[in-house]
Amino acid sequence: MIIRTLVALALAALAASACATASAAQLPTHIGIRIHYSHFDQTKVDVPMGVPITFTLINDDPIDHEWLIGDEAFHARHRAGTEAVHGDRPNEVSLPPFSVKTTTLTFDKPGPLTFICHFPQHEAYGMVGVVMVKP
Ligand SMILES: [Cu+2]
Repeated sequence: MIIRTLVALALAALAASACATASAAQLPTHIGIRIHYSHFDQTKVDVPMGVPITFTLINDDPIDHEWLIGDEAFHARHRAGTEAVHGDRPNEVSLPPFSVKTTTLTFDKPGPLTFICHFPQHEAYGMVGVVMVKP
């Protein structure tokens, strides 16, 4: 019984260390983010640096939303921006009611980037999330 307990503890320790040393290569490269009642269902996502990451964005709401990802300077521009519709750039996705869109981005710098819906009051309501790019 004691031996069995020790084996279980050893396996648990092994599993814990495997998690702690998980490399960026083990992080997902396909991320699904669903919007429902004007909230993103994921607000903290870890992705690896330097490889293409595909985001599937699902708008379950009967109203328009958008998914804009970038640094603080990028979001400062968009808060003051007048572009009603996005779509030419992979980091700026317009999401009509009940739509699904896919975009692929490769992040070349480690650190956090924020994704926000910049429709009036949506950011204040909580449509904000973070993608953490891991080296
Ligand atoms: Cu929105």
